Amino acid sequence: MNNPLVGVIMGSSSDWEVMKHAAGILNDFNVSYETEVVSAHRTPDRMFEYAETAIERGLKCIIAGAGGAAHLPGMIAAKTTLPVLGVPVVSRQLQGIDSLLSIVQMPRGIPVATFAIGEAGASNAALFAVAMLAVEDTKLAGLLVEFRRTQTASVAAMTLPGL
Ligand code: RP5
Repeated sequence: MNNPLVGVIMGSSSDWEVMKHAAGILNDFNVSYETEVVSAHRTPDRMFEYAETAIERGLKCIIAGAGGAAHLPGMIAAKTTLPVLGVPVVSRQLQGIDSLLSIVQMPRGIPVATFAIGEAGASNAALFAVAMLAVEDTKLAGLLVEFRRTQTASVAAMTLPGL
C-alpha cells in the first residue's frame, strides 16, 4: 500500500494467523498499512532499522505481535516515540500467557499498549489504531461510529434457541 499509516509487524510468519485479523480491520476501514516480519531476537538489526525509520516513513503507530518471550513490542517502543500496540500471540507451551505478561509488564518509562491474547487482541489493536487516527480524521470517525452501530444492531438482533 502507498503511504502506510500503520505498521503491522510480527516476530514470525507463524504469527500471521493471528495478526491477519488486525490487517482485516484496517482493510475494512480503508486505512493504509504495511506488514512485515521483524523478529527482535532473530533479526535485531532489522528491528532497529524498522523502528528508527518509522516516523520519517510516515507511520502513525505500530501494531506489533509476538509470542513466547515477546520482546518485539517493547524493543520497538524503545527505539521510536510512535505509539506501539502490542498483541500477545498464542504460544505453543503456555498458550500466550507468557506473551501477554512479557508485553504488558513493561517497566516504567517505555509504554506499550497491550491487548488481549490472540485474534481479539489483534482486531482490537487495529480498532484502537483506527480510533487514534480518527481523532484527526472526521471521515474515519464516522466509519467508526457506523461500525459500532452495526455491531450493536447485530447483537440486538441475536436470538436464542429454545430448549
Ligand atoms: C516468536 O516466536 C514469534 O513471534 C512466534 O510467535 C514464536 C514462534 O516463532 P516460529 O518458531 O513459529 O518462527 O518470535
